[in-house]
Amino acid sequence: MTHQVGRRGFLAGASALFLGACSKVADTKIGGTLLNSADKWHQKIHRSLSDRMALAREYTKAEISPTFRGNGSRTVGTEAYAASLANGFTDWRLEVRGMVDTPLSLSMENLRALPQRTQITRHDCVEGWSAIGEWTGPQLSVLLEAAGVQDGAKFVVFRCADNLNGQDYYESVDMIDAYHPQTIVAHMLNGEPLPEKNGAPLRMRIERQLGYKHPKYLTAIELVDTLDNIGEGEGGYWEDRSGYQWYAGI
Ligand SMILES: Nc1nc2c(c(=O)[nH]1)N[C@H]1C(S)=C(S)[C@@H](COP(=O)(O)O)O[C@H]1N2
Ligand SMILES: [Mo]
Repeated sequence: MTHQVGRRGFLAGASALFLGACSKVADTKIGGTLLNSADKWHQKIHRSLSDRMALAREYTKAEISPTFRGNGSRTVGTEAYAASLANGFTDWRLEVRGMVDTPLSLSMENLRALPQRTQITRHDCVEGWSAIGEWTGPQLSVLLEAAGVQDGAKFVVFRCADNLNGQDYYESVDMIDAYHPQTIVAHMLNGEPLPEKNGAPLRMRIERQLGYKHPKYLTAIELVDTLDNIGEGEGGYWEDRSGYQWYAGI
């Protein structure tokens, strides 16, 4: 069952989370998950947990690119999306589901009422362009803690509203990127609501990863223990069809 979250209830939950957020990372269930998956990861690729958790470089307002291009899908292109755009996305919902104790269905108002993080970062697309932009939104970790991630969840899958060449765009990350402090559900770019071409009303920012790992037109966040049954099983739209690396760390 999915709970519709009233503004007040969600806020109370979120502030409780923030008060409790000071415990040492290794003492928490999340810390344990991080360390376990990092161990496995380390054996394979030799990058340390501290490196994975390091922050991406942040820039100054003066360095923001004059334009931030739209790449890949530049709209969802359906009648339903056009209607949502016209009503200011008052009917848009972001679901948090899968291996969680309390599935959530969040409105834009719910998301804007949470503590926000703003960061100015550089987006790097494998097609050979970069742009610096200022992104604002709640940290993904806040949503995950509100939903209560179950033991055994290993990946977060991001579902998108757009269909590209007959396939729904999707992406996924491991728990280290999911709980990274710069991993946010962005609803603003450069102080304005997200433009349509950049993924309105919601897109992920996963700042330690290349551009295709930042899903736009976000509709759902799904906790899973394997990626095998999602899409073609490679963890993302481009990973499934072009052999792009699932781990696209920068
Ligand atoms: N839903 C969705 N997300 C997406 C894409 C897409 O086509 N659909 N393209 C990806 C790629 S390859 C890049 S570089 C960035 C582009 O983000 P931008 O349009 O804000 O520049 O979005 C990524 N996320
Ligand atoms: Mo890209």
